[in-house]
Amino acid sequence: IRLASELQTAVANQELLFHYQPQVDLSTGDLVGAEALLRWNHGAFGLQPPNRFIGIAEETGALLEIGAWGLRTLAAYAARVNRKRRSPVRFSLNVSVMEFMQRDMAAFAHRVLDETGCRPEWLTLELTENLMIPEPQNIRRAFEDLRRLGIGISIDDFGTGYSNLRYLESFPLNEIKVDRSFVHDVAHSVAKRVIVESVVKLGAALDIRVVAEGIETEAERAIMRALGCSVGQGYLFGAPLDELHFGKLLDEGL
Ligand code: G
Ligand code: G
Ligand code: NA
Ligand code: MN
Repeated sequence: IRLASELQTAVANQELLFHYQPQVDLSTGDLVGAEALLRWNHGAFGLQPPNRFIGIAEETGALLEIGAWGLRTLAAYAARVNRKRRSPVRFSLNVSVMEFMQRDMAAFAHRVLDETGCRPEWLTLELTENLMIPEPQNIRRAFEDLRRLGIGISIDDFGTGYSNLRYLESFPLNEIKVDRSFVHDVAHSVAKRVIVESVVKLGAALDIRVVAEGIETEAERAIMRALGCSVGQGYLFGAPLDELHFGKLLDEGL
């Protein structure tokens, strides 16, 4: 109850922030992107991870304001970072399906790009696959509008969800993130290798980038690369970093 009411004022009180986890080109080792991960710096309880409050935010409706804050903040940051870089970094934002139901995401994103000077190709929206999409028609239309705008769409935790092959068929996607349960111990599991390989093939055939989540070891990196994943994310390359430390990484490289 207390968190729920305090969440209503978290945006206004500037208590929300992002940490950034690096994403690496598995062929070159270059930093190519980062996933923005939300944190709530609660006055009394300290830094809170999203699983503590996203559910509450969805139930109370606070998520709509939080989501708007998130897109504005990330677009402004991407514009600031990429203005002075030769090769741009692509930033991913987690978006909950509820936000797609409650706002015209493409129209809002268009406005945010205008306000911030962020280019559309610098942003990707990640949706977790692990949920039933309540109104697929509306979501598909929003995805199509976003694609026309040039913003990327990514399906997160791919392979764990309800109807993943259907997503590939019916939504315009730019990216699949192979769930880290398939990456973990891939060196010791033939089944995992075969599954990852077939996801990579699907991606190649449909022109969808395949990102490996949760890479923790050199062996996992080597295998995911050999299996054809183009991009990787995980503790091997870096944990989610606050803006100061991520900024150092941008300046100094991995
Ligand atoms: O950083 P952490 O592992 O605690 O993140 C867990 C999950 O929280 C992420 O995988 C993602 O699904 C969700 N999440 C993180 N940041 C955001 C955000 O900005 N908005 C929404 N809706 N969910 C987020
Ligand atoms: O739900 P989503 O996949 O967006 O979650 C991202 C979360 O996964 C982050 O909160 C981050 O802390 C966690 N994570 C990132 N890299 C690794 C990793 O290499 N191993 C494990 N176990 N978790 C990771
Ligand atoms: Na995510
Ligand atoms: Mn994920």
